Amino acid sequence: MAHEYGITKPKGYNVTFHYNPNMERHHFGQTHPMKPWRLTLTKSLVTSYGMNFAMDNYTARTATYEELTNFHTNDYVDFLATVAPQPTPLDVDNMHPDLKFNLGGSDCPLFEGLYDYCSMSAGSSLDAARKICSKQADIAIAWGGGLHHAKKSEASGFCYINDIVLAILQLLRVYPRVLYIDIDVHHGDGVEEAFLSTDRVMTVSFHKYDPNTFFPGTGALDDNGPRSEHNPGAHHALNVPLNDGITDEQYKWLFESVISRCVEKFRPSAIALQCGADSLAGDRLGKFNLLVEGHSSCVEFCKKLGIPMIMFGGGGYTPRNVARAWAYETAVAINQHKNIPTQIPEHTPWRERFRHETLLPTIEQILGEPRQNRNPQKKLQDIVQHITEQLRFVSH
Ligand code: ZLV
Ligand code: CA
Ligand code: ZN
Repeated sequence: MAHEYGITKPKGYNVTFHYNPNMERHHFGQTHPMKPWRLTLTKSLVTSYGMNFAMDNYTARTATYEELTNFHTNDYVDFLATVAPQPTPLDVDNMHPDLKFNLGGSDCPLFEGLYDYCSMSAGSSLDAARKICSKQADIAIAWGGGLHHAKKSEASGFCYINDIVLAILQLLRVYPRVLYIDIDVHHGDGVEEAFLSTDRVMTVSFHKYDPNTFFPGTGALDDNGPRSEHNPGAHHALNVPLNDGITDEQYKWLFESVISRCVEKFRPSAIALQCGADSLAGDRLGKFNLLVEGHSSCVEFCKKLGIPMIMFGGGGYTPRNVARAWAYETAVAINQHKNIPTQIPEHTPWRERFRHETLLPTIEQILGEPRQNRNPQKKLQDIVQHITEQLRFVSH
């Protein structure tokens, strides 16, 4: 069946879309920036453009206890499964008495249905990974995943279960080398840490870096993992630290310069791309000047490499911007981004939420005035040079 924009399934190229409508029922708390409802808004745009006709759509299942403990410890997962939710509304007097496993603070609150929420996020990413492993998908999309801060035995930065690590572990059963790329405005510390001692995963995170004021404070240019002779993973953790205000043009140049060099040296057999949308202009937490065009150019570049790929969600705290970016990036995956109208379809649910009624608003429409760009070109050139030097130690 074809949609009004003529979107149909292409032959010989498969995109799978993994979504669980129950994720949006979960709430971190009224004032918490993470709003699972952004996933519904994204799905609504994807569907109103008819993109679902060009993909295999799956209702993601929940991950099992055994799957979660493939990376996380049993005592951590047991605690997540049994801990009682905090009373709502959350306030400082109502904090959970003990911050066991970093749970119950204001970043990682204990809300109703937390374990189900985590299992759904992980389930969608694992389903995506399995479709890539079985070669049933060239690109698999899991916008409910991308929770890159979670550690083996600790919650961190709105993340409880590291669905990306679980998905990469799945890919490693079939693919010899996985390149992990992270364009969330925060450092992908949890994924980096999980694979520091292997040369089968290279991690590359682009992020705002300010060790004193910006979470999580790690990911300096010269943080490339333990550099002992006996560590095969040495030089396989790469970081691109940025300042506020970076533009589309700079980001695209930097992304393509860095990733083309990584691909040349590391020769990945699969790619895991975390598409955190808090790197967009107008985000509640991030302060870059990126438009959907710049953000999605990273997805376009990766797709053109022709390597099997999972696309994960991640951060993104202005829901209308998140939905626009992830819908447009879904269009990139099915190669329809040049064909769809930028005017948001009349029948889109919650259409009034998308100010200016366009999928591709300008920086003026989003911010009025762009943020001051604190990234001189010289700094970006130094980054590319440092990364090129790190990659001298890598060959496959
Ligand atoms: O987008 O939080 O700065 C992937 C992701 O990368 C902190 N957390 C930590 C360190 C001390 N705390 C502050 C505690 C704040 C708790 C509540 C907020 C509430 C309102 C507005 C902003 C925040 C907030 N929290 C902003 N930044 C933080 C970070 C965590 C960022 C996680 C990013 C997650 C999903
Ligand atoms: Ca990042
Ligand atoms: Zn983030």
